[in-house]
Amino acid sequence: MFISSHFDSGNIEVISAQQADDIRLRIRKDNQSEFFQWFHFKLYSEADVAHRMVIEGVDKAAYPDAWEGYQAMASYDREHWFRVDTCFDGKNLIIDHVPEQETVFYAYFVPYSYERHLDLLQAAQQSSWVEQQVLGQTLDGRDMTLLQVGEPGADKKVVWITARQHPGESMAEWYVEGMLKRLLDDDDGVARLLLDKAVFYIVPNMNPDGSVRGHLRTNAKGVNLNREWQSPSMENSPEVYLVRERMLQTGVDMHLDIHGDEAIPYNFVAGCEGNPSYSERIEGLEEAFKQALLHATPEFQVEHGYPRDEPGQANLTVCSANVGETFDCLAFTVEMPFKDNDGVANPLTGWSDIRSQQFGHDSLAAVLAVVDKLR
Ligand code: GEM
Ligand code: ZN
Repeated sequence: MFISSHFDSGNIEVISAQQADDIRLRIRKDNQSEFFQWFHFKLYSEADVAHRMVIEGVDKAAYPDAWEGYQAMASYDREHWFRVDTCFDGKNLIIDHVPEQETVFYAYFVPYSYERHLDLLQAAQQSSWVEQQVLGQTLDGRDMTLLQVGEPGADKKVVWITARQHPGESMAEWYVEGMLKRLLDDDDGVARLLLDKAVFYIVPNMNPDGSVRGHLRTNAKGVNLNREWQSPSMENSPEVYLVRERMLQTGVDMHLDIHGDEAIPYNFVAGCEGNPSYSERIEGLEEAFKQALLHATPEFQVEHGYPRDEPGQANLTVCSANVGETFDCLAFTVEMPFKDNDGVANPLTGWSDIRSQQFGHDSLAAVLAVVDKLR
């Protein structure tokens, strides 16, 4: 029996793996950072034998209160993922599983590999609506790639979608995959209308280095990109610097920044109510978008989420607050759960890659509901 994690987004350290019912593990911190929570590893062992994997010290993870009610994800074929019995004893995360096959992958959420990211870009490029734009390189030398979807024009609104600033929040890139699939579907009326009215700038992965490194929250040098938007730099946060420079070139009429939330078992959005320039116009647009998204899918709700920011108290280093303020536009942080969406629970899968894709698909209906009112 042994455990490995030296692969794309792999993250685990083996303390001991001598007995199937007492495997001891710990999660590696993000490089040059104290953050950890994402895990992803492969178990090689006997099928039909009870295994207990104890991930030690998770009470010191980035979000310790997120382990309550969390169920780890597993897969035999790396395509179909399911939840396995998991409990948190206040210090350790205990995964109990009787594998049906001799090797199994386990992860904090369904991984979205860099290879799949590259496939997404090339698949999108097969559409005549799409132009790939490489904005520059990350600290590990990977491309920062933007997909321009639709034709820019004086009469077109400008809609930006950024995803996975926090690399462990892989549901964000699944969301973009579902959104793109619909946006490029010539038989979809919502998509056709949207591309008549707007041009989309989509960054499917804002943090490719952190994704491959198996990080939870930071880039290659331990920087949390979602605190870099007030003063990004090529030295510390080239990912943000390059995207924000491109935003300044295109302008922004609407922006969604896609994330995952470790603790709250719901889909929700966080707006710009704390921005200094927050206005009745933006408030009205936020309300219209939320009502349209409530109508588009029962997977969205507005009762649960982050506490509203007090007037003028927004943290303008945060992406959606900074973009909303800089461009006086509708801007949301969109959050999906690592656990389940308790409003529409599915105990077998919890929240999943498929539901993230569907949520991205459905979100376009809400974009259409507000696109004519953005300016
Ligand atoms: C959050 S977004 C920051 C909190 N935003 C508001 N409006 N309260 C972060 O970066 O901490 C997003 C995330 O981590 O998923
Ligand atoms: Zn996040």
